[in-house]
Amino acid sequence: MADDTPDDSKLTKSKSRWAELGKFLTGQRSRPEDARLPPGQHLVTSWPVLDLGQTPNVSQDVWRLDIVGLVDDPQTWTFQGMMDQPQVKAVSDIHCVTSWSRYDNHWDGVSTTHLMEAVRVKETARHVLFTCNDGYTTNLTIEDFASPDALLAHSWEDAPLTAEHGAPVRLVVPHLYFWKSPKWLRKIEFVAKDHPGFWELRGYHNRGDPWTEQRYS
Ligand SMILES: Nc1nc2c(c(=O)[nH]1)N[C@H]1C(S)=C(S)[C@@H](COP(=O)(O)O)O[C@H]1N2
Ligand SMILES: [Mo]
Repeated sequence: MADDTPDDSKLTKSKSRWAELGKFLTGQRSRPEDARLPPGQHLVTSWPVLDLGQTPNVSQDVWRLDIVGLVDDPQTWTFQGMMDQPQVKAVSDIHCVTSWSRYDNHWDGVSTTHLMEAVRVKETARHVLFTCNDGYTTNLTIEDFASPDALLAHSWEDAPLTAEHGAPVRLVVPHLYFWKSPKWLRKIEFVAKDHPGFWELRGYHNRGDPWTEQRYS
């Protein structure tokens, strides 16, 4: 594990243990035609906070996003620079591996496909790695990152994201478990070779599809 990963909190230790035990697995394999709730999930109406136990305070003024790696035009976005990009609205459901789901979240932000066009991602790029202000990391394939409903979100329900939910900017990749949606986003790196992140190194599945219960590896 990287030296700069944060110490594991009590919740992180529990979640690592659940990964070993296979907690919340139902063993269901396919998505029933009309199902909106993935197997083993239950609905919540509030929005739980899950992270490594520390909330980095990143104001809009100091926030920077480095977009680097296999791109023709590496860029560093300020918050204003991100707001100057074309804006999209999206509505999606959240599915957390700890078994809660929340329907109909309204997001505002910049689509991942626009970001990829803006920096001109090279053909050799296959994976995307994320680094956050709290030291958290995660990884996606380029196809999952480029999903049409994925975005860099700065607002939820028409208000700026709160600090605990990842302000000023987080990723939202709604078709995967929510650990694949990094908060307090600091760096996006396009690479040829995959590199597991914080939870992927602690027993979570490398992809995290809720519909086939890709909870753990
Ligand atoms: N930077 C960062 N992003 C993160 C995490 C984290 O600890 N740090 N936790 C992940 C996990 S495990 C989940 S379930 C969601 C929780 O997001 P929420 O607190 O907004 O519900 O954020 C994900 N993104
Ligand atoms: Mo999570």
